[in-house]
Amino acid sequence: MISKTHPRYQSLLLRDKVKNAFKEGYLADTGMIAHGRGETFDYLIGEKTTETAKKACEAAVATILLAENPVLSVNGNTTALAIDEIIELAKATDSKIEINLFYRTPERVEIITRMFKERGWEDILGTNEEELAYIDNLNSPRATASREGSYMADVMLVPLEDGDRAEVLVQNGKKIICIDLNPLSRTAKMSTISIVDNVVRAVPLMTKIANEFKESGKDKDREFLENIVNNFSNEQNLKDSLASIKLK
Ligand code: PTJ
Repeated sequence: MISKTHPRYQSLLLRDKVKNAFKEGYLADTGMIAHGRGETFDYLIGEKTTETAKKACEAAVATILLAENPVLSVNGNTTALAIDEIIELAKATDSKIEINLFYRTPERVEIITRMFKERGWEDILGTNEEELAYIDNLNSPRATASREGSYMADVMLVPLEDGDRAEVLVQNGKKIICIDLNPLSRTAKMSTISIVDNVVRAVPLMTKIANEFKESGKDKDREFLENIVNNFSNEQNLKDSLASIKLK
C-alpha cells in the first residue's frame, strides 16, 4: 500500500500498475523497462504536460476528428496505465480500438480483450488470429492489422511503442500520432504528430479537447480543424519538447 503522502506518490502508483499488469500476465516483461525509460524522460520534463505537448494534443485531436477511419492502438503498457482513458477518448472521437502487441501471445490478447469487454467496450479489434492481415515490411508481431481497423485506418494513435511500425505506417500513407515521452525516439521522429507527454496525462487531455470542440460545434467545422493541423509543425514541436527538458 503506497501512502498518498509520499512525495513520489503518483510515480509509485504508476509503477504499481505496471508491476500488477505484469503479474496479471498482460504486460510484456520488457514493458517494465520501457516504463522506466519513460519515467526518466517524464522526470526531466517536470512530470507535467508542457504547452508544447498541449499544442500537439490539439493537432492530434483535430487530425482524428477529420479522419474517416481513426484507430486507437493499444498494447500492454497503454492498457495498464490508461485503459479507461482510452475508452473515453474513443467515445469522444468516434474511434475504433485495436490491440497490437510487439510481444504478441494468445494469452496477452485474451486478457486485454477481456479487460476492455469488462468495461463495456465490446468491439475490440485485432483479436481474431484467422482474420488478421499483416503490414508489409514489418518483421514482428506488430505487423498484425485488423481489416476493419488499422489496415483501413487513415489516422492511428500509437501510444508508447517501438519505432518500426510508425515508420512503415507513415510510408503507407497513414497519419500517425504517437504519445512518447522520449522526443528522440524513432517513433517520435517518424510520426506525423508526436505528443511528448505521459500517456496518463495526454489521453485525458485529448478527450477534454475533443469534448470542448464538440460542445462548441467546432468538431464539425472542417476549416477550423484543418487550420489547427496546418499550423502545426511536428519538427518544431519536437525541438520545443527537447528544449523543455531541464538538465539543471
Ligand atoms: O505490449 P507490447 O508487447 O506491445 O510491448 C510494448 C513495449 C513498450 C514493451 C514495446 O513497445 C517497447 O519495447 O517499447 P520501447 O521501444 O521501449 O519504447 C517505448 C517508448 O515509450 C519509449 O520511448 C519510452 O520513453 C516511452 N514511454 C514509456 N512509458 C511511457 C512512454 N511514453 C509515454 N507515456 C508513458 N507512460
